[in-house]
Amino acid sequence: MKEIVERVKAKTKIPVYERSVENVLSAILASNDIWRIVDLSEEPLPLVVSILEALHELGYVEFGEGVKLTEKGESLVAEYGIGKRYDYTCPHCQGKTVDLQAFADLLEQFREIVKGRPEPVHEFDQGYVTPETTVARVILMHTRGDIENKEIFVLGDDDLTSVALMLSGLPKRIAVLDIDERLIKFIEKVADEIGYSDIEIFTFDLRKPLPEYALHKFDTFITDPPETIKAIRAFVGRGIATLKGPRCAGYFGITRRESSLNKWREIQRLLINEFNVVITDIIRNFNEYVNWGYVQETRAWRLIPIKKLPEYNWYKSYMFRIETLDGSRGYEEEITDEDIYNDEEASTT
Ligand code: N4P
Repeated sequence: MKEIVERVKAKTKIPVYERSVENVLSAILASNDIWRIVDLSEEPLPLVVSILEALHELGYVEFGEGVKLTEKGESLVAEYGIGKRYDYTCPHCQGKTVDLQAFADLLEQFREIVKGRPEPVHEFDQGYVTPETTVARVILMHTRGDIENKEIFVLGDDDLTSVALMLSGLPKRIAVLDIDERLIKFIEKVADEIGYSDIEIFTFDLRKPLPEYALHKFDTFITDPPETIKAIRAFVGRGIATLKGPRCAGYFGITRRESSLNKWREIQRLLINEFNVVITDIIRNFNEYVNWGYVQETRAWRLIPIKKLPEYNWYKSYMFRIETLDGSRGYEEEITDEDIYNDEEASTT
């Protein structure tokens, strides 16, 4: 194990532990599909690749159609007592903790409406969640008392959460921004068609500070940031800045695919120390993303040793819910960095 860890350390700056290697081996025992191994191991994709390369160099795995343990690899897992990774996610709620059945009609309408939605573009790191996920978000937020007669801000909306919110008829008012003109036009068209008027929609780049009319006026926000610290500051920090004061709520997704637990700790520090908010919920793999069309242009594609397109939705994120308390504050400064999308652990841009 020590030898493997040392070899991985020479390949990547992402923190690696014996546990990381154990997670990858355990995932290989469950599947030989490269995307499933990333999914099950819950280690960042570039780290999984470095671990696989080290295992390959030392003769523990073979690369063919998929990833396979060699005889030497079989003895290694036996020696360390590593078993295959199981997935006992609740089949009724798919781990979402809410009952989609309760909003089956809304899901039906949503599916119909989003048929003509804009496809994800690489430039903005887009990649939308399944319709089930978007509707489950509304159910979750409603369950927490964060929608009914509330003023809601959506920061970036390729997931079309604002559309599901409109269909629910629950909010008092919705505001939505996105950097992508196509999404703004699409949401405007939907609002028009269903005759919903309590919505403001505008194009905006979150590197810039929010305009005065967006600050301190909302009860709830939802966003899904790229996973660099800078982007989380821009998306979640500005989300918090839209809130009226204490005991307002915010929702956002954080993944294991592009963030190590060391980065998770930084993110939690940002939330607790800089923004002074409290984390009330973290729901594992709540958000499920539909594979985006530009995968062959991404760093993930360049890195993976077996060039095979994903055959199922391997990319998931955990749903965070935060609440503001006395002394909570958002982020209102400008961000001058051009690239807020990439860091060592990112790979899907
Ligand atoms: C990234 C998804 N590059 C996949 C494609 N990200 C944002 C998409 C917004 N729906 C990040 C997801 C986790 N925060």
